[in-house]
Amino acid sequence: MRRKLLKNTRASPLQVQLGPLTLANPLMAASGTFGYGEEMEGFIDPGIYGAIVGKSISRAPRQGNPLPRVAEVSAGMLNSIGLQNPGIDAFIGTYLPRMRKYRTKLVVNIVGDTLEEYVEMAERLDAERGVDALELNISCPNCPAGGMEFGIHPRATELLVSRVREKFRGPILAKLTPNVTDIVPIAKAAEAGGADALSLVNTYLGMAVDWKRRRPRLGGVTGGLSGPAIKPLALRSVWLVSQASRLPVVGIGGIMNSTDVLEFLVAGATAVQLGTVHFVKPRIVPELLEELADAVAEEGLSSIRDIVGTLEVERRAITVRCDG
Ligand code: RRO
Repeated sequence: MRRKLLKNTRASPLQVQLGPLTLANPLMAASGTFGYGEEMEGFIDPGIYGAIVGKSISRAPRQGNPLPRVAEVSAGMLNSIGLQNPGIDAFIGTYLPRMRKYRTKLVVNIVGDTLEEYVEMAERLDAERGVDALELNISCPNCPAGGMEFGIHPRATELLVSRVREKFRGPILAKLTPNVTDIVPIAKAAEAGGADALSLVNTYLGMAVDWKRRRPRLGGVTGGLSGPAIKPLALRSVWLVSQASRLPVVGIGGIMNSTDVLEFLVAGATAVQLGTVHFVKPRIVPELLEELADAVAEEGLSSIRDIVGTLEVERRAITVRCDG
């Protein structure tokens, strides 16, 4: 009984607010690393996450890129999945009804070849029960058209977000690419377009070669780098953007343990997404929740929200601009 009471009183200190979206805890499953939940059910109850983000959905089904689609590299992995997904009709008809049973928030990640495709999918998803938020993938590193093409231009980002905003009434997260010289103007453009939160960051463009065979290690030749290798890079983006934008930021990039989560929160993230770690430790979330609750208690705080954006920086020490 006492244990149960303790657990219950621990649930609410982890609650966070992503704009209009309330999450029971700050741990989200990142798009592309959790399927649509079903493959993970054998490992973990998807309901334990604050939210789950499904694999990107496009208007038409996609077969994805030639094999191999993943390559392990130092401190991370490269992927070139190429947006394999069943398409919006099958998602709405088959996958979404199954996902509705999960006792968590469902975020649907969409990607289009054109602005019109994003708008059309947003309108259709607006009519569906159980879609708690949209995540606009304007950062796909492996799509021949659309995706990252939008997210590298501030004006295209603002236009796309604003057009989707007209059709989707729920919260909109814009998932940004780090493959730009300066992510801050893109973040501000997404904010100006009406996004409610920013997911930072998608994968970094990279490549691996098998020198003996003189061949690339990915069928798609180049791919997106994720895992611990990118954590310091992602952390910097989260910090820069959280200084420059009023929107809540979702930190993504190489999170492997609760210390990593707390580092992202201190740097300015309100929530985080777990991605590559799922391939190593698919059952990691319960231990992370326990450790996060312990950290809040040990810091003498009543909520994990009190940790967000608490990084102390000597302004004099800043050697790069951080105000966008
Ligand atoms: O499917 C992919 O290859 C892919 C996508 Br849509 C994405 O957004 N990020 C990524 O690393 N891979």
